[in-house]
Amino acid sequence: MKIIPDDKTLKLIRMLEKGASGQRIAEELGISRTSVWKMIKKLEKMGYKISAKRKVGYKLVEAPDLSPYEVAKVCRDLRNLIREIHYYDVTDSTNVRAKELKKPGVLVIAERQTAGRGRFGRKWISEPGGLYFSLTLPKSLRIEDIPKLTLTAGVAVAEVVGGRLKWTNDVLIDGKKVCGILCELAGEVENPLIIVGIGINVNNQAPKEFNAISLKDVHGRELNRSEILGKVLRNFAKYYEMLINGEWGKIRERWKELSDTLGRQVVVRIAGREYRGKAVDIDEDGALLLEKDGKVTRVYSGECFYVKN
Ligand code: BT5
Repeated sequence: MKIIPDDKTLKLIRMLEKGASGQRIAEELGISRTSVWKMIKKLEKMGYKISAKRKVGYKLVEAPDLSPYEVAKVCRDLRNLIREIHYYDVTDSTNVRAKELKKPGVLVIAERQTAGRGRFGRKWISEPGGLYFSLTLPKSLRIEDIPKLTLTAGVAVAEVVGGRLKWTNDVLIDGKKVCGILCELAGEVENPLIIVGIGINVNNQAPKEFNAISLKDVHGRELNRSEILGKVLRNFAKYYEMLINGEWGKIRERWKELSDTLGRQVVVRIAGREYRGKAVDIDEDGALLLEKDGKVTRVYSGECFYVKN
């Protein structure tokens, strides 16, 4: 697996986990002892705590909850899904970066985004402490399957964070948004590159101006983001495989079990139009079925609002 920036450091971290002398590290990595020292200083700047003792050598005491190397560790067994990792301390939007890369099987992740994107040109507030990442999918799906993919990603995240799903793409905890998902297309129409962008409020302060929540509010403590990322990616890999293998029906059932929307009176707004009714089901295309006066309407996308009874 290719890690950008570099993967020599990953090797170093593995040695530090067990403990090793500067001399041994230098030999193993084929670099000078001064270079080893410099690499260790760089890791310390990233939040790694490393002890240095005479005779014993260097040993890793504590790792930060997120770094390119911690991400690489949790992606180790996901080679079918991810072949390359691009890590940024800060970028405009991981979805934009992923689009530019123009290749499948890439994970782009950032500690912070300056122009995180939502749907319909909206913003995703991306302060440090959250999880912001985009995946380019290794196998292409048909364009018609994109709505299903959004719902599939929602199921994968909701199971991991213990949330419920608001059609189409919100993961809620206690009725507040903890995660947003933005699937986008790039490349040619016949062979599109699909990008799945996921933002999760983890240790960041949930933006006060929205009905939002962070996992740290839910758990009353900060959580390890790499661990959450690993769980989400592994769960997504499972459901994505199911989607590719034509098992959308099973995913759809799971979505319904986790749904926060079904059974509610809703308004869906899309392109200046408005659809009202009771949300009764999602169909085989991932569209929401609204029932009003015995008539059922299918809504394929849009923003869903709950109507208070
Ligand atoms: C979404 O759009 O919910 C999709 C968000 C996807 C973000 C990820 S982060 C990694 C990747 N890179 C990107 O640039 N984007 C993806 P939408 O359904 O349009 O919801 C946007 C709305 O959610 C905003 O208008 C706010 O009301 C609300 N919002 C913005 N930031 C939020 C946050 N941090 N937590 C909760 N709600 C937020």
